[in-house]
Amino acid sequence: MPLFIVHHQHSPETCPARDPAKGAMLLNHLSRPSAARHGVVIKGEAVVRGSHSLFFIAEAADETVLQAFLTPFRQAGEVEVMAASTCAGVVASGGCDARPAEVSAAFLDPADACQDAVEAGLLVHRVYPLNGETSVQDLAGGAVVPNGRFYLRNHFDIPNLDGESYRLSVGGLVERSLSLSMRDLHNLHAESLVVTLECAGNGRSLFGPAVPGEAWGLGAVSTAEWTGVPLIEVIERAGLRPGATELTFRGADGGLVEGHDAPIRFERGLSFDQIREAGALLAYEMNGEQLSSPHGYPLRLIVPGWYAVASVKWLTEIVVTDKPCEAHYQTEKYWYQWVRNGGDERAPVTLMSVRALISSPDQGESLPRGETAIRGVAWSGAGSISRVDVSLNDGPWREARLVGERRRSAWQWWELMTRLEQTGPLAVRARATDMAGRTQPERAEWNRLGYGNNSIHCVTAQVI
Ligand SMILES: Nc1nc2c(c(=O)[nH]1)N[C@H]1C(S)=C(S)[C@@H](COP(=O)(O)O)O[C@H]1N2
Ligand SMILES: [Mo]
Repeated sequence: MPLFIVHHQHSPETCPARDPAKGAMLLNHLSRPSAARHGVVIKGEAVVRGSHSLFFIAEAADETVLQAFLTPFRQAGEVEVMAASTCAGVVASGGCDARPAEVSAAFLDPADACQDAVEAGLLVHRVYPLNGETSVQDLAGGAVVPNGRFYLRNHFDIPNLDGESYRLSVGGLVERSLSLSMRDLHNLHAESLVVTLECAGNGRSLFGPAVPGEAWGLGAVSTAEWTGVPLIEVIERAGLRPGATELTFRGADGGLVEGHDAPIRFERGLSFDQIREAGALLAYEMNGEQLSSPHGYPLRLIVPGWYAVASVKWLTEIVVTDKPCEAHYQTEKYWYQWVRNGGDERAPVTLMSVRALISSPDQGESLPRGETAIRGVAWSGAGSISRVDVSLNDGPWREARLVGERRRSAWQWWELMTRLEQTGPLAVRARATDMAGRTQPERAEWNRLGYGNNSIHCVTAQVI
């Protein structure tokens, strides 16, 4: 709904607040329930002390509705109504002078989506496309990250799909092409999996020299319980034709990208073996709630263990082929490009690297002397975590206790209790090792597009 700022002013002689009956009448009129009856939502009001001047921020379908509501204020003095925008709206439209962009019903309003992300506590990197990360302190705590605080990574506008008319099409080298409604999918056998998603660019801003791409800190990672249909069941229903080995997953989103003249769709591919091994899920619920539009409503792919680019949101088509997918985000992006021995070496971004993050203490936090808990999360795409070691002030590595359930594709919390005897700076480092025996490097190898930065996390606190 459009936003307005209202300014009401009256003369000191006729100040309605001095007359108990008039004051009460205006208070009641301005109350939230009374405003709602007039079709107005009041966001907050304040009187400027000593100036007989009242401001409030309100939403209404249009100015006429708001003006009708303001009648008692016009009788008491003057009223000025100014059209306004949220800060998110101004940034989304490109500045204070720009008119708000026309929003098509096929997409979420970027300003609204951004406002929701900011209110939920995400650290927004960009409004278009909407990208925001979770704060590292928010990672540990509950078994999963609350939906509003789950990081967001988009490449294009966020589709606003209609679940009623939505169909998932499965075609290509199959025995039977399928067109499945959400009702069809809900009628299939459902499974729930707790899965950590991490953006391959998580930690990119910590690479030096700087690399292009979204400058993520360390919070482009979150965990949720995803519910939906095992992908393999849908593929088996369609039936593979001889030679069929690969699947392409197409999202409803798309747009122009560098190096292409025509708009592209967001597409990724996996082999049949990869989806079977990973236990991929067609998810329609996130933490027990219907998937939200920013996270892929009504249906997304979840590929446990893989960097999250594989987990295609707003999934509308699955195409079965005999050749690997050659889409932009498969072949032109999401490749490690290391510079080794004077030449480039390339490898595709696949499973998540092993990594631990310290959620407590926070960078720069003051800790009292005495008993303290060092805490965090750790995960790996290659298997569950076997150990996490912590080093204080470059001292020896000490094994932390793993807390909670051990799951194949979800992060593991860890904790180390220690006594802090000395005041002064405290450098905390944490290093995870997975069941496959992989551990973290001191510094991850620099690569041109800044993927997979699993350098050992270090925070410095202050013991007081
Ligand atoms: N259709 C579509 N799927 C997508 C993306 C996208 O832009 N479009 N981004 C991918 C990337 S790079 C990441 S990190 C995850 C982010 O998922 P989230 O926004 O639910 O956290 O979605 C993946 N799936
Ligand atoms: Mo990502």
